[in-house]
Amino acid sequence: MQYQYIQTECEDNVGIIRLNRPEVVNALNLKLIDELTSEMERMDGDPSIRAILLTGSDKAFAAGADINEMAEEGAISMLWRDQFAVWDRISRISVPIIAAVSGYALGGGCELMMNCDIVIASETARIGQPEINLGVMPGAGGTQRLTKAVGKVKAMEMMLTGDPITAEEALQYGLVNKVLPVEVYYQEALKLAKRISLQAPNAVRLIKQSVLKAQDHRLAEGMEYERNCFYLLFASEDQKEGMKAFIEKRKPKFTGR
Ligand code: DAK
Repeated sequence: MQYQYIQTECEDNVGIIRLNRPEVVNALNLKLIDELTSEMERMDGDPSIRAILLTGSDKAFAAGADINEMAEEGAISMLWRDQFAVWDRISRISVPIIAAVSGYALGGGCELMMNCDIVIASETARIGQPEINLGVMPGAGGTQRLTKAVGKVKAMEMMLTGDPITAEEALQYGLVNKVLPVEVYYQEALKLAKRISLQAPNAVRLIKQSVLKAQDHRLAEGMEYERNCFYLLFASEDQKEGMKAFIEKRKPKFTGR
């Protein structure tokens, strides 16, 4: 598939998507978001793809939604443009999404990053929600996801000042998993995605879904969901293979069945 604003490739069982609008530090216009979402859904439906790696350039993951596209909009046109629906589609992707983030991850870029499941950042990453500087506020989950990730007082500081935090601070607040030199962050993220892609695919998807439930549901509901997913995995061949391999002291070979 030929896209204008993203580049895609596949390495082993990992689908790789690179945001590619360098002239505007990967600002997310509607076409880019549509391409990104469509490609993620395509990859999610391809059984040979078992993890998605999402990245930008070393200079920028994404500098937020495209300000030129929004500047003249009114409330009603923004409502009917219904960007929310597109963003919601990203949160329904069932394979894990690993983000390799360098440079700016601002506004919608930060929200996109927080929609990913694991984040490997470069030391140059600058992460924030600067919408306040434009006279608006986060609109794709920033006030909710950032607050859950970093806690109320840090989220307030970030969103009310608009100041980004460094990669090291993001690590300290649990917003990213790891911080690495810019020369190696992408390769490390790819290595991690490949490692996850070798795990039993049904277990991977159900773990992702169950962890996401923990963010939105009360403990008892989440526990019940987890238990049902656990039982369901005993219908898979991979469960038999995984446990048999352990007993036979060999590496398992997972097939996704
Ligand atoms: N949109 C459009 N163009 C952008 C842009 C953006 N977000 N960010 C940068 N650019 C453009 C610049 O205008 C400049 O264009 P030219 O002047 O060359 O034509 C070019 O990219 C390079 O930018 P700079 O010259 O500024 O480069 P620097 O390295 O000096 O600075 C920067 C990089 C990222 C720090 C700076 O460009 C910057 O502060 N950019 C704006 C960041 C920002 O405010 N982001 C938040 C945008 S609002 C929603 C979902 C999501 C959202 C809203 C609703 N719904 C579901 C309803 C999200 C909103 C946002 O993200």
